[in-house]
Amino acid sequence: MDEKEHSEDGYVLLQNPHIREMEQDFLYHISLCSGVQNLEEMFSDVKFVCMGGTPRRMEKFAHYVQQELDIKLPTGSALCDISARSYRYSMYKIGPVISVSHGMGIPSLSILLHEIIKLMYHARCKDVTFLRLGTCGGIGIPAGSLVITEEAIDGRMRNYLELEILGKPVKRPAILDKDLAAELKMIGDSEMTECQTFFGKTMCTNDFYEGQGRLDGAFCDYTMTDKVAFLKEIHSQGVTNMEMESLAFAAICHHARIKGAVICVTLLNRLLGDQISTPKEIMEEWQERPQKLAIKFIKKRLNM
Ligand code: R2B
Ligand code: URA
Repeated sequence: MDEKEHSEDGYVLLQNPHIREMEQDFLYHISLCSGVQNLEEMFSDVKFVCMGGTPRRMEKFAHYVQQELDIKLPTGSALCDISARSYRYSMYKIGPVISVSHGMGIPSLSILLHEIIKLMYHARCKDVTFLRLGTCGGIGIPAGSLVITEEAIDGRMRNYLELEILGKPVKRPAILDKDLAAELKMIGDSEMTECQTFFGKTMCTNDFYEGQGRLDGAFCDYTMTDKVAFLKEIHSQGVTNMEMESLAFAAICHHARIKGAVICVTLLNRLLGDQISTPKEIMEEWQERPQKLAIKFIKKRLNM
């Protein structure tokens, strides 16, 4: 195999020289192994990696992709969870699309992305796009809206991910692909008639409760006035939503030179409350919205 580091030619680049020297690479958390399985044969046609928090949502997305792309499975077979044996993440492959769960928060997403990027490298995948299809809390926009992240920031409005590596802080810029975000926004505006699609800054926090200024966690050492002042302040600075993975998603995709986008649906307007109390059926419908937009995008890219 040609050992050149790829990127201009569209192959997923691997920036770790140690991996190339290993005979086998156990992708432990997704239950795959290079050298044991022929990952190139299994995955080389992948063009879209779509990820979202829960196994169930990503299983539903896999079925949705199969139906929309009209992908026929061999008679008698069903879509199967490739990573079932890991008991960590669920992953499905449907033609050129991978649908995979990433769990909650940056650490869980980060582990998955390391292994998915290595999978793309081992499989010699070319021109892949990564999408996070998630949920979030909206700030000053109606519940059920779509938000395409323009810029991911941390809880202090900083647009980089800070890691501790060998005991030292390392900063990785959290940059998302502008053209990809604009393309998704255009599809949202023109084809998602059931809701509005916004563009904005996404605040990525390390906690759902105090980290997002909620008043309904197990602890709360600030007042309602403090909370509202904070949300209004960040809203005035262009923050449209809050969730828990976008910063690492953006930083890791950028570091790997992979084009990535974050599409989230707002489950509530945080200026109006903290509890997520919308009926289950409505919530289910809302959670399909990022998936619907993703399918429209994928079909466009595949000229369907
Ligand atoms: C959105 O929803 C989850 C918390 O409920 C978290 O994973 C996120 O980013
Ligand atoms: N996910 C979050 O992280 N926050 C919300 O408010 C809703 C979903």
